[in-house]
This record gives sequence, structure tokens and C-alpha cells, in this order.
Amino acid sequence: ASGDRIPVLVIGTGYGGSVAALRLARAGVDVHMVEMGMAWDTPGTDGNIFANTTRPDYRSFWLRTRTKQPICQFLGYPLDKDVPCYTGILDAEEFAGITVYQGRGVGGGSLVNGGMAVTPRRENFQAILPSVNADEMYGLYYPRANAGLGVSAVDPTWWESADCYQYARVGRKHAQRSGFPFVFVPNVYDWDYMKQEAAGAVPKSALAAEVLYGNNHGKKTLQKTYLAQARATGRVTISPLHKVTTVTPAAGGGYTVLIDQLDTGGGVTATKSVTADRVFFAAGSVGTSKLLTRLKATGALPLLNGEIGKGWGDNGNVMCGRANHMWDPTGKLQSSMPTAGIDNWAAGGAFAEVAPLPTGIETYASFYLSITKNPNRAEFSWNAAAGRVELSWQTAWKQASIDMAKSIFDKINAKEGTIYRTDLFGAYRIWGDHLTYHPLGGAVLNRATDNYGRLHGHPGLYVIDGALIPGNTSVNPFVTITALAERNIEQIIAADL
Ligand code: FAE
Repeated sequence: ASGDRIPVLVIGTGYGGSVAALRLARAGVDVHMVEMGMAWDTPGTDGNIFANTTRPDYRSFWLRTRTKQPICQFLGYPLDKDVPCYTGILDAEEFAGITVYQGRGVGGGSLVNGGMAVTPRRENFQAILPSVNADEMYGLYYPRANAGLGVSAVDPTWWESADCYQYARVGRKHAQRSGFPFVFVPNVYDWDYMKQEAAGAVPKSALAAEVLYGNNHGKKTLQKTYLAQARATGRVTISPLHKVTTVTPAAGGGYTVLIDQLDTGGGVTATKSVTADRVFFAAGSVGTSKLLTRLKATGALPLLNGEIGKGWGDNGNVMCGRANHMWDPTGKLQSSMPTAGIDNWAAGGAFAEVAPLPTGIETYASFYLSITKNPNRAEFSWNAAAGRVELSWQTAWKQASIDMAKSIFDKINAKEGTIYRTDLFGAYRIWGDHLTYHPLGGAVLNRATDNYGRLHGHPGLYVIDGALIPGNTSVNPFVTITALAERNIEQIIAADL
């Protein structure tokens, strides 16, 4: 309630926030979590909590009147359509040079993501975060994160014959014929549930193309893992549809936090004020960076250092499709949960997910989301005149990512005698270079914070999400975000509480 004094406030309920809440609660600390998105625990008008990827509706987008689907057209037909303005699950947040997709709701990105749970190669982790002890990460915190998230590998025997992974087997064949290492990647999806979906024994989710706007079954989101355990302690409360706007030092110590309560149209119905001894910024790379950049520039948190807002990258995300020959169908039925990647990181700077294109018809298309070693880093800054935070990313910076992805797909196309699809991202466009799913950085570890996420200048303020990671993880990021949060919170609980 407004006016309360609490020991810990966590801003955001994604990976970093969920780890912080569970570990603090288990250490005996009462935690209040504030989440701008909805709870996603109540069925909508069709009886399902979440909308299908192929049929976006009012639940699908965060406060937009028209959808902005990552694949915006197909075979020449535009796919976007008008929807009612609603506090939906996927935010397509537009900056000048890039659209950043993010999950909104209790569970953050875990609600909308592909569940790919990848631990990076150790040498890549060390190059990205050299101040972190890799022995501890690989001996303790990565295993802890994987266990907490419920990560497991697909049954390889089942995978070899499952109709829904035909597209992935075609991806393997093409990768291997061009000499690229093909790797299985673990996932948080419940594989037994998926087998039952394939057998027709349970309601379908991954096999009904659910992913971008939520999975009604089968995916172990944070709601089912870390947040369920956090709630079970009895020490964690969560306020959905509450958005933190200001954090500033309080007169008697601690921090005063101002919070807007939202209705499902995005209107502010109340503004609340609480005082917290400690505040954890876990609003995601963009959410945390936007808050800290504005609070520093406007004088609410004047002692933050000059690293705030810096070191932001897109994890080198770039998408493309390839048109296969008629003898290489990728399948009418495609599981929305990817299981495989092509690893050309060391030689070409690219790790490509073999991604589904679950349209329900045979497309003869192979689809890929590449994670590349894009060297460009952008900065957030406060535009006082416009009253908003801007990001200096430029679309042209994606050329480095395109070149790295081409190190894989030009070779495969040459070998197979195939071409790129040009109908997925607009008319005659090969590359999906306008977006990222993997925002990282903006309050980088050991720069904006100390080596455990304590913000410089204001004791009791912490960053514990993807903002800590300097723009790239070499693979999909959420396992690394979770493992780093596990490492940092253990130190913070031992030393600060
Ligand atoms: P995040 O999960 O974004 O949580 C931040 C939370 O804070 C959100 O719930 C926000 O609504 C909330 N918030 C923000 N601002 C405020 C505020 N002012 N007040 C209150 N609440 C606020 O952060 N990663 C993988 O590893 N594997 C995948 O397969 C994968 N697929 C993806 C697919 C899609 C479509 C997308 C969008 C992302 C995908 N990702 C994937 C990325 C992954 O979900 C992302 O890196 C993490 O969710 C980031 O975790 P954080 O804890 O940093």
C-alpha cells in the first residue's frame, strides 16, 4: 500500500528479478515485486490465457493499435492488422534504429521466448565478462540456473522421427553438408508434454504454433519455476500492472519509489509511493537502462556514474529465410520450440538457431535467427525536450551481423543450389535487420556497478538483469542472465544483509 516502508523492492519479474526474489526470500527477507505487465493467470474471452502466434488479438501487443509482427509479410501478403490498445504480452518497443521485442507481464521474457536455454562456451563467456570468475560460473552458478529453470535436452531418438522437427533435420542436413558444426540446444519446454501433444493426447501448445504471445501449456516459464518457488516462501508479493517511474534517496535512509498503477488500456489509475531499504533494478536491459538514464539526468539519482546507459548491444540478432528445393520439405507441422543451432562462432562470428516457421502449410522454407559477434554498442541518453530516453543504435550497424550470418548461409546456398527468401520482412528484403529479441547492456557489470551489480554512488541500489551484460552473450541470453543473477545475489546476501 502507498506510504509503506519495506525492506526490498524488486522492479520487474523477469529472470534477474525472479532469482533475486527467491534467494532473498529464502534468506528470510520480505520482498515486494513490481511488474508493469499483467499477471497472465486468467483466461481471456476464448477460454485461453494466451493468444496463438498465428492469430494475434488484443492480448498480443503492449499498448499498440496495430500489430508489429517480427515476420511482417508472407508470400507477398502483409500480416499486420489492427488490434484494440491493451496491456498485452509482447512489447515491440521502437527506437530510431531498432525495434526491441520484450515480454510484458509476470515472468518477463519467459512468457514470450522460445525457451532455448543455452550455456555459452566457456572461452566466449570469459571474453565477454572477464571480471567474473569462470570457474565459479561453470562449477556452480550455471548448473544452479539450469536446475532452477528446468532446462533439459530433447530425447534424440524421438527427435529423429518426430514430424514436428522435420524442419530441424533439414537444417542439420544442410549445415553438415556444408561442413558446419550442428549442435542440439536444450530448452525449458516439458518434452514429455510435447510427446503427448504429438500423440494427440493433450491440448496442443508448441505443436499449435504458440510462442510469441505466450504458451498455454508445456513451457516452464518463470511463473512455474523461480516465481512459484518464491511465492511458496510466503515472503514474496507481486503487484502486476504497476510501473515504477521514480527512485530517489529518502530523507530517513533508503529510497522513495513512485509507482503508477495502470488499467488495461494503459491509463494511470493511481500513483503510489513506498520507501524501500534496497531496490533491485530488474526491468530488463531496456527498462533498467531507461530508468537509470532518466533518473541520473534529471537529478533523482545524481551520484550514478558516467557508465549509465552505455555498452548496449543487440546480441547481433539478424533473421533470414532460405528457399529449399521441392525434395526438402520442412513440414506442415513445426514445433515452435527450437532445438538446434549451427555453430560458426569461432570461424565466422555467427551462431544460427534453426528456427520454426509454423504457418500450418508446407513452405519449403528454412528459417534462422542468427546471434552474431556484432561489435557495435549503442548508448541511451535523456532527451529533456521530448521527455524521453533515446538509443543511439543505427540500422546500418547490422551490416556486420549480416556479413557474419552470410558466412553460414551463402555457403549453404552455394552448396545446395538454393537462394534466400525475399518475402518475409517486407517486399524483396532478405534480412530481418530491423529488430532484436536479445537486448543486453546499459548498466554493465564492473563499470556502472561493482563486480556484483551494486550501483556506484547510491548504496542499496542494485542491477540484476540483462543490463549487466555488455551487449552480447554469443548464444541466447537467459541462462547467462539467470546464472549471473544467482552469483551476484549470493554475494549480496552474504555481504550486505
Ligand atoms: P525481462 O525478462 O525482460 O524482465 C523485465 C521485466 O520488467 C518485464 O516483465 C517488464 O515488463 C518489467 N518492467 C520493465 N520496466 C518496468 C517498470 N518501470 N516498472 C515495473 N516493471 C517493469 O528481463 N532468450 C533465450 O535465452 N532463449 C530464447 O529462446 C529466447 N527467445 C526469445 C524470443 C522472444 C520473442 C523474445 C522477445 C526474447 C527471447 N529471448 C530468448 C530473450 C530473453 O527472453 C531475455 O533475454 C530475458 O527475458 C531478459 O531477462 P531480464 O531479467 O533481463
